[in-house]
Amino acid sequence: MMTPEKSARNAFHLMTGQPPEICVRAPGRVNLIGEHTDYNDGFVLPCAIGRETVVAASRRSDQTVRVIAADFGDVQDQFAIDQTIEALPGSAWQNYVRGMVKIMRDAGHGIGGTDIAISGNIPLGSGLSSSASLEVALGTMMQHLWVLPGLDPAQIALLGQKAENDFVGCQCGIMDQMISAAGQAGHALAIDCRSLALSPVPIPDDLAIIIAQSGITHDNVGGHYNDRRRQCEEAARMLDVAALRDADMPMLEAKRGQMDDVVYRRARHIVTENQRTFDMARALAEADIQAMSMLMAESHSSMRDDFEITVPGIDRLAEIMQRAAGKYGGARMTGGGFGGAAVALVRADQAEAVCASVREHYTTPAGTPPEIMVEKAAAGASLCP
Ligand code: GAF
Repeated sequence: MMTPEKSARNAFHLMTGQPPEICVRAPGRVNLIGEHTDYNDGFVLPCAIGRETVVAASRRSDQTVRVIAADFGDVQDQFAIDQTIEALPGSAWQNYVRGMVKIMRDAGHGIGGTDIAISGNIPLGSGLSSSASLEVALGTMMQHLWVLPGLDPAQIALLGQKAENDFVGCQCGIMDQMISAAGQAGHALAIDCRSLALSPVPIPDDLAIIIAQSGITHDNVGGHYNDRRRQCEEAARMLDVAALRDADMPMLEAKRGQMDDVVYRRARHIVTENQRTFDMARALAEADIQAMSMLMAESHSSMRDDFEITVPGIDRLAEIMQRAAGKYGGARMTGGGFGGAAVALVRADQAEAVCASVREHYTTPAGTPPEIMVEKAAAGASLCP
């Protein structure tokens, strides 16, 4: 199969008749633990993966941005940087490009007209952050192409998050953009989503990361995600804290009688998930498989029962992976929820058995076998060599 870089280069040539000045790649991610904690100023533990989005680009001498999407039948979009940039109703990839360009322009970064070709191999709507990787690839490309001073990976991640929040309409946190921009090969990143401090945690060589696609696609722009965020903010207001990161279980229990049960359970997920994320970073550093397995199982139950972001297909998939991993690993749903993927961290010599069990026991709603990836933690966005 053609690599995303080759496919982006081909599409660029098709649109312009020229080779691009530069190509930039930005990875998708899998979150090992710490779900929906990011927009509560909490802690997450994702790693970047080998699947990525690539953008090929050249400067233009006018103010036009022209874009071609190799993975969508080479369909094109065009808009002017020096005019109002609006979202296209009902379209998807175009709005990530429009949003990123608008946010960078409005922030005063000196970008000009640009020809861009896009291609990627992250399954869309799969909980592996295809949209964040596109935003980060675009931001990193603009940084190199227009030689923008003072933009580091964290700032590019923040611009991507702002494009998503203010332009696309998903009130997401910073995790996906941050890991795509700043991931480190061989490591998960413990991210403090308040200070944006990053602590790399090495993933032991004898552990495999297995990602299985449920085949149930999700859409973060839809209401469920933003609802969860509103409920968390309501809980923080009731507890009189800036964010649920500042709450603990005794505080929550003290207010339980005055809280709506749903809001209480949403807050309980965040408070306990933050603690699990800390504990998981330690367990991973110590290669303590038993502790990792327990924490992942607890995280999944909490997402299912308290945060209510799993669906029956994902529950089944995580359970199959957990059962197959046995005492050699753990499994849980990963990502925003309502579909997507499950992740297992297992001893590498058990990886094939876990994959075989998923193939044997799980079928997607379309009746096809699930896509399974065995991944290594990858590096964040970079220029293609
Ligand atoms: C989505 C969001 F984009 C992230 O910010 C994060 O909240 C995640 O869901 C859940 O942990 O990927």
